[in-house]
Amino acid sequence: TFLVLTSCQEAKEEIPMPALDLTAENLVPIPARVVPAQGSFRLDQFTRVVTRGEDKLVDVASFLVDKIGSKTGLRLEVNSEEGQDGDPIILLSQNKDQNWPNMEAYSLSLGKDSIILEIPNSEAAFRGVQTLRQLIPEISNDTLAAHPIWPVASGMIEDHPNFVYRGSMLDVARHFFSVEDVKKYIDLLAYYKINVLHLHLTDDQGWRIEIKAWPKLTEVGGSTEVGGEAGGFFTQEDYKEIVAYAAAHYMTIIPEVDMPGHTNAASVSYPFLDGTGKPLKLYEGTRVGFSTFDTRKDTTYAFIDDVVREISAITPGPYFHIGGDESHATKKSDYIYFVNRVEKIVQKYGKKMIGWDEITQADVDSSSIAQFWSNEKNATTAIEKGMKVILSPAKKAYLDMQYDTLSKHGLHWAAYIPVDTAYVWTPESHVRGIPKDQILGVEAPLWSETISNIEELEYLAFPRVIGYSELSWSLEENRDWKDFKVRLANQAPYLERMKVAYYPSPLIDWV
Ligand code: TNX
Repeated sequence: TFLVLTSCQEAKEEIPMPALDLTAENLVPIPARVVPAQGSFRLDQFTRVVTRGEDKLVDVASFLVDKIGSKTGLRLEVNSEEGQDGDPIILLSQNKDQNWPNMEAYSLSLGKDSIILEIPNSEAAFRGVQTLRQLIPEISNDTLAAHPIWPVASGMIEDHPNFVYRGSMLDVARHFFSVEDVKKYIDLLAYYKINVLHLHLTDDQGWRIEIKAWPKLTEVGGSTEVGGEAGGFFTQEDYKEIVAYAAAHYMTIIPEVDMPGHTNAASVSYPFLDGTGKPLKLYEGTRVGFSTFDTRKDTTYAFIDDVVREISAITPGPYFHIGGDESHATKKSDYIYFVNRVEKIVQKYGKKMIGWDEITQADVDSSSIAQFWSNEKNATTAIEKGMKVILSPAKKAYLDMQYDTLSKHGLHWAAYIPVDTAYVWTPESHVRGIPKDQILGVEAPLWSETISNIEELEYLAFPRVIGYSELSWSLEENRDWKDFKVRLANQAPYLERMKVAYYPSPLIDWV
């Protein structure tokens, strides 16, 4: 790598570059370590983007070039044969031997003539590329040379994530969202280094994923949604397209099939599943806790076996989420029996089970994961069982809570969550008795009772989800509301360029 650099030391034209302060850049999430240096890099039409290492780095470099293109209009090439000594160079260089703190760790050496992103693998490269994207100014400086230049501040960034699991959940069951909507959400989340998208695929109001063995699930169960609109569902091809798109953004998709409660849409489609004995009809309201599977019938488990098998076969990620929340129509003993049996099915298909915190009442295995949302006792039971926990406390991390009493969308049963409340809490110590090493990470769920299109989704998710990205990526000692607030305000140009209908919270001095 140094050979390449020495041949690039001499600048082709002497362009006086501005002095920029790397520590004044508005990076979100804030990196572990930022050390400023004199000078700046000239990103321009002559810049070469080069990879050294595994083939997948080329795709990450192409992603970078593509994003540089949409931000600046520059059309750069990856690993081009052309170019001259002295051209600015961006090098993605794999170094497996360094003692990396984590497999998503990266270092960025931002020099005058070169930017070197050093990484253990392509996943880490993808994270580092997000940082680099944020360092490129929105507008060029056209006075430095005869051609436009985007100056990038010099210095050194060393970074790695605080938690390996940094997620958001989207409820496509209460209201359905299209593949295009999900892809846009993935684009936005990936920019902030979020690496998990949990899809809540089924609920009382709708079943949104094609199951070939049970076609009525989507034909009948997918035919409506909250408010009585037409609903919809993902074919398995659609789902694979989402999974592939997420994978290209180094993001894991977690499918959730919520059971034994929240199952009205399934039971209307196949009434043998129902355990309530009440008349069944499609449901377009927003109540919870009235439905349950019949947990004592073998046919129920044969059905679940098919569902878990088909979805697992098209889900490369390691997890399968079984829901398990608010099963108020299920007897406790039946609930425990159910979770115990379904856990075995999930494991049979090679997945780790995740469930909402109620699942810890069953005899769950230490390899299963509890998603804490409201009951601290359930969360501490998880720890006693040796399980890991995902933190989604409703009072702090629910994206469907209103910002305040005037918010156009959202609920407030857990809390009003203004942008500061969403950020000012400490995942590491939020639930007493949960040691940090048992916390897999943070996830911000977006339930969709009150939102039915991408603009409304964006209104609730942005800007709060940007704060959750920092709570899960950045080290505790680097997080600070006053400092975050300024960096958040500076996300406006990006959000506007991406046409994100974010809520312009009055707590933020938007730029
Ligand atoms: C509770 S959180 C639910 C969901 C609702 C949400 C609305 C959880 C595991 N269950 O069924 O959509 O509240 O905020």
